[in-house]
Amino acid sequence: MSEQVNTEKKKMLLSGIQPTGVFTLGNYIGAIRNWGQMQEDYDCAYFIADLHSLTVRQEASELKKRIKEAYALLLACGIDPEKSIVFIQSHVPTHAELGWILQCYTQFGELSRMTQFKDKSAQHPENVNAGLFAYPALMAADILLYQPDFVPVGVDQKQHIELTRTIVNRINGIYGDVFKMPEPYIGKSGAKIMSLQSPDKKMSKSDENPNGYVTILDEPNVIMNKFKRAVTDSETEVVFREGKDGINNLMTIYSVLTNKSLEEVQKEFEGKGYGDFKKAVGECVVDALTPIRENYARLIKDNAYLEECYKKGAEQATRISYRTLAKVKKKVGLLPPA
Ligand code: ATP
Ligand code: LTN
Repeated sequence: MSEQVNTEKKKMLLSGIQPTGVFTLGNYIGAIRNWGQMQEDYDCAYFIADLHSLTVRQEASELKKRIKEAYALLLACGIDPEKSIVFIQSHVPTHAELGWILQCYTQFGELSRMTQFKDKSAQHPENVNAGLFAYPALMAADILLYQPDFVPVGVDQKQHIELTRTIVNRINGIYGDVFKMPEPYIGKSGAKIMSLQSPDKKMSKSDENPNGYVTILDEPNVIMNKFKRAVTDSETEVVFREGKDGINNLMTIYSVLTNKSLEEVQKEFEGKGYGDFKKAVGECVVDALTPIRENYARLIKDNAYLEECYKKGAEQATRISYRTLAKVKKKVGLLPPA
C-alpha cells in the first residue's frame, strides 16, 4: 500500500485581545478557548493588541506590566508558541503602517456607525480621541496583513470584521487581487457570555462591579461565591427560555464547559433548585480554570522564557506581514525605496 502524504495547505487563522485587564470567563469561552482548540487544524497567529489599548488612557508602568501578563495568560490558556505565532502587536511595525494606509480607504460615516466606538466614547466622554475612532482600520490591518481565512472572535467583534470585509472589497475593486477575504468565526454557543449581575449586559473586564465577571485567575472560593450570588429569576426551573437571561447564561456556561447539550443540562437538573445548579456551574468553572491559574503562576515567573517567545513571535509575524505590506504599497502606487 502506498503511503499517503497530506500536501494540503492548512487554512490560516488570526485573532487578538487587548491587555486591558485579566481575561474574563467571557473572553475565555467566547474566544481564547476556541483559539487553543483550533491550533491543531489551522496555521494560527494570536497577538496582544497593545496599540489598541492606547485608545483608552492607560497608566504607563501599569500597561507595560499588563502586556506581559496578558501574553503569559494566553500561553497559560494553552496557546502554544511551538504551534502558533504568538506576538505583541507593537513589536511588529507593519500593523501601524498598514493601519494608516487602510484609514485612507475607510469612510468617516462607516467608522461613526461602529457600536464599540459609540459605547467607548460614552464611557470616556473626556477622551474621544482619533485613535478610538479609527480603531477598526487598525484592526483591519491586523487581520489583512496575515491573509487569514478565519478570525475567531466573540459576537461583539462581528461588526468590525464586517467593516474589514468592506475594505477588502473596496481595495480589491480598485487594485485587483490584493487581500484574501476573511470570515468571522463565531462559536455556535458561548459567543456572548453575560454579566452574572446584569444578565442583559455582556460580561466585561471593565465592569465596575467585580461580581459581574469571573476572571480566569479568580480563586475557587471567589468563583463559587460569584456564582452563588449570580442574578437569576423568581422561578425554580432550570430551562433555557426567553426571559430567563440569568439561567440561560448559566446553562450556556455549563453546557460549553461540560460538553453537554442544553437538553442534557435541563434533564440533569430536573426537580433540583437553582442553588444546586449554581453550585454545579461554579464547580465546572473552577475545574476549567484551575489548570490555567497554575500554568500562569509558573509562566509569569519565567521572564526569560516569555521574552524568548515574544521575540520569536515578533520575528515570525514581521516576516509574514512584511510581504503583504510591500504588495499593498506597490499596488497603491508608493515608490519603493532605492
Ligand atoms: P473590555 O471590557 O476592556 O472592553 P472585553 O472583555 O470586551 O474588554 P476584548 O479584549 O475586547 O475584551 O475581547 C477579546 C475577545 O473576547 C474578543 O474576541 C471578544 O469578542 C471576546 N469577548 C469579550 N467579551 C466576551 C463575552 N462576554 N462573551 C464572549 N466573548 C467575549
Ligand atoms: N478589537 C478586538 C481586539 C482585536 C482583534 C484584532 C481581534 C484587535 N485586532 C484583529 C481580532 C482580529 C477587541 O477589542 N476585542
